[in-house]
Amino acid sequence: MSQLNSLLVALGLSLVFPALADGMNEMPPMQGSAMGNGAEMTSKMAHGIGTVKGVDTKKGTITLAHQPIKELNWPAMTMTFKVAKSELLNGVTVGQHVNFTLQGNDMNPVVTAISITK
Ligand SMILES: [Cu+2]
Repeated sequence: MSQLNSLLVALGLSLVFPALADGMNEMPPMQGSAMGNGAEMTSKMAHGIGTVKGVDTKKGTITLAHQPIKELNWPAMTMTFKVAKSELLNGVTVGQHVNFTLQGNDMNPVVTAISITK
């Protein structure tokens, strides 16, 4: 009987924890519908890794020296992006290493998520 109980507990945990992990991603609601759909032309999503070179909270921009982004066929470069919301820049400072998410058209994407890795 105790084996069955611990099995039920394990099942319960595996159901609860993915939900918690999802909540921590803070994905904007629009991204769910745009994912995995080749027909989506105007709202492409891409992921990058880079170093913060500048932050402008007044303009709502971040300058990133990013690694190549294969989803966009971009080489490594340093460039300035608009952020979707200025709150994304909270706690972000020059020199930090970040993972970031881009959304929008190829030429003018907006940063929709930033996570500091170092
Ligand atoms: Cu770039």
